[in-house]
Amino acid sequence: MGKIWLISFLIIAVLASGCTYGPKTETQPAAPNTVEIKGFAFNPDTITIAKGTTVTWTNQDSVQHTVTGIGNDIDSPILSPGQTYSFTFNDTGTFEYQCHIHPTMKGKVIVT
Ligand SMILES: [Cu+2]
Repeated sequence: MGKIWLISFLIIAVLASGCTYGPKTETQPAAPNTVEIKGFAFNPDTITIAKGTTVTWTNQDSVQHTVTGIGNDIDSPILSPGQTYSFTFNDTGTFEYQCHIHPTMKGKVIVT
C-alpha cells in the first residue's frame, strides 16, 4: 500500500512539474488579424474579427497589389513587395475588397 502511494505521488509530481518546466517554446500561430497577399491571392481570403480590430495586409508577392474596398472605406495605396497596409474596423458587417490591379483577387472581412 505504502509503495503504491509513493509511486502515485511521484507520477503526480512529474506531471505537475511538466506543466511549468522550462520556458514556453511553442511557436505562435499566425495572428488572426493578418492577411498575406501571395500568389495573386489574399490568404486567408475571409477572416472574422471583433469590432475595433486592426487588420494588416502584407504583400508577399513579387508584384504590386492593392487592398481596395468594394463599397467601403478600405483603400490602400499600391503596395510594392514587402509593404503592408492596415485598416481598423470600427463597424460590424461584411467588408469585401479586391486588388485594384488584379480585380479577380478578392477577399472579405467579417466584423462581429
Ligand atoms: Cu494585385
